[in-house]
Amino acid sequence: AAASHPPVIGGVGVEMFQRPWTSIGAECGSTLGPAGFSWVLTSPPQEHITGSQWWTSYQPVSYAVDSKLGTEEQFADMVTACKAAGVRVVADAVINHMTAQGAGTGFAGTAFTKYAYPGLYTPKDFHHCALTPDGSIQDYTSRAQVQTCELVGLADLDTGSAHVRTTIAGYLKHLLGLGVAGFRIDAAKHMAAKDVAAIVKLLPAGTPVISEVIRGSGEAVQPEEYTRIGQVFEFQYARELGPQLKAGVLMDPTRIDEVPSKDAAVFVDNHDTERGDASVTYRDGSLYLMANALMLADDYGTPVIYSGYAFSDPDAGAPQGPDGRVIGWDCAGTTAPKATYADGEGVCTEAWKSIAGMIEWRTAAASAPREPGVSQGAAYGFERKGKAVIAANPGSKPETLSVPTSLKDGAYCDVIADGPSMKGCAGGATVLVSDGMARFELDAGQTAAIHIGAEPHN
Ligand code: LM2
Ligand code: CA
Repeated sequence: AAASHPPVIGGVGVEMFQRPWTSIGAECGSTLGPAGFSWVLTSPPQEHITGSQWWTSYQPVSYAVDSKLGTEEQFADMVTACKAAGVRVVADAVINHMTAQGAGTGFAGTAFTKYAYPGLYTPKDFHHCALTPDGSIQDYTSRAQVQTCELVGLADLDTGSAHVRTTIAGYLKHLLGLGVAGFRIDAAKHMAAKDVAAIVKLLPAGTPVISEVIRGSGEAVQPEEYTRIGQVFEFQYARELGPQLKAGVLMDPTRIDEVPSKDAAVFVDNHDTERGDASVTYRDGSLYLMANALMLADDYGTPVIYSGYAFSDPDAGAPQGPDGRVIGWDCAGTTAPKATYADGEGVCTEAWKSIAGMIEWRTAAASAPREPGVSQGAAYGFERKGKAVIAANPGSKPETLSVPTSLKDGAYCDVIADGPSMKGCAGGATVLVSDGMARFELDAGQTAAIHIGAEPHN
């Protein structure tokens, strides 16, 4: 018998990076639910080392749900508020490792030393690889190094051991008990796929997970090994799309070096790539909006929008109060990208009306196939057959583009300019369809999109 596909979370997600539980709970009702997001990915909720940098979240000290992002009670309240708004919560599960820091007291007061975490792990629960001089990963062509040595010096859990597996699963089950729907598996590449599978098997059947396995050509461990467990984040997607936008030359996707659509979670950027090799980020304004709109228009993978904060220091954490808790921010009312952001200011991608408009567009497109694209100068567009059309101009001068479509004649609302259109074009931006062509007039950097549910106005 054919193996059934592992559970998929589906819909459109949003990573709300370093947002306190109270902020996310509020926005589920004000912003995420109304915009049509299906789920929100939180930053790691467990106790972590102290410090102002954001990445302290990725050095677990214990599995107490008490962190700079909030208490367990606040976490549970967030899940309740999000559920009421139709939004599921996915938690970032940091389970490959504990701290790199040698000793200290964690955010919630747990005293630890590296390899000894009270009530959880003792030195025998770690790999202590002897493959490199300092025990850290050096060679990504070595599977043994990648999976049993230390990632940037982080104490590497022996995920082959029964005690470690049940301890991790206990933590994840605790989060499920608080109402989370599924998990991002942080640093999945650094755990053998069979270890991740064994841990997920200890969870209730049907729990969706998305493994973070950064694709690297020539590396020993590849994302395809993890698709029997759940979806994987497909890093190749943004690597193909972003440079095309920057070059002003959009083309139909090749899907080379990408997992099958049903196995993929895709993104324009995330908290690591916006500090690393992402071609397009919040700093690119209209091109960033364009990249996200094209991703939402695509027929590949589960799209994940990213919402972080502006920074010039890549280590800088989100603004914290004197108690070390992140203060948080509320994006309700922020309707478009800004030209510039102050350090620490929320980017608020999830609140842009263009994003809500494109989620509506995506729902209208449903399973309609993506037709081959057409170009005029730098402008490029395509139809999701009979349902929806998008056009984008990443170039530096205006373009006129006609995209073949089977939508009936009329003037359609542009959901990029005006947001969700089911109730009419608020701003009056329309695109004309006649004689089987949608005719777009696009300024430099402009994206426009129409769909069958946007009532023709003529
Ligand atoms: C991930 N996915 O696999 C996260 O998405 C990524 O953000 C995490 O790294 C990483 N894996 C480990 O969970 C971040 C951050 C690193 C940071 C680590 C640990 O990108 O820069 O490393 O969290 O906090 C930091 C320092 C680094 C130092 C390390 C150990 O930046 O310079 O390395 O701590 O002290 C010696
Ligand atoms: Ca490992």
